[in-house]
Amino acid sequence: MRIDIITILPKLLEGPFSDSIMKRAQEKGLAEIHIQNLRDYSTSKHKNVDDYQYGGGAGMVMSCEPIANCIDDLKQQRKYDEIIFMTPDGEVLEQSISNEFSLKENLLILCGHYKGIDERIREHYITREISIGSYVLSGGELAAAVLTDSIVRLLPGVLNDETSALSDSFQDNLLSPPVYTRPADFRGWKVPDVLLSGDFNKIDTWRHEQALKRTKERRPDLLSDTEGE
Ligand code: 6GU
Repeated sequence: MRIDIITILPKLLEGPFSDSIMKRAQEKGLAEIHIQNLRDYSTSKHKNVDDYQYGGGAGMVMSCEPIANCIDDLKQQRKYDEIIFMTPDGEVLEQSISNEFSLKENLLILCGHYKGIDERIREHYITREISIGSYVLSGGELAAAVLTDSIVRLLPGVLNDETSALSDSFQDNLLSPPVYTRPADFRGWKVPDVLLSGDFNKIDTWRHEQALKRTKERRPDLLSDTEGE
């Protein structure tokens, strides 16, 4: 899979993909992440990418031309399955959306800034608008990094233990159960006996019960009517 991210702050996106799982996914050739600097597509003398808004009001708006030039250029090189705009007024990201995107070949992500982008770009280029939650960030970059991470870790071969993405919180609308590692007794704080029992049926049952309990307590909104009872 290939993901292109268009931004006016490319430095903000250097960090998130240069370590750990995201780094390994790229080294293994499972994911290609390309940061595109929007300013490279500005034709103005000072490389402007924004302008005052029609009708007046505070805040600059990202102009059509650099964005259109950038997307046109990229679209000539490959076919994008989705052109995603990161914006607080988008559809709120959840696991099912990341699952869906993880099946695509080429994704293009546009990071917004200032007051937003010219509405005509949203009308004519954007196929999905995604928010990562009900709060406002200074720009779409961190949100794009969150979205990209949530997608790339799902690609086959990225995680060592292929079952581990499937047992994530949210994959079955349940939070994950508690986990423990050695020692079995730390300062008198004991690991639950069942986990030391070697009885894998009992362990599975316990984990499911714990996941259900945790979900009821913390995220009852995730539970369907039947499971929530
Ligand atoms: Cl996608 N962008 C910005 N600027 N703020 C956000 C967001 C996105 N999602 C939640 N807050």
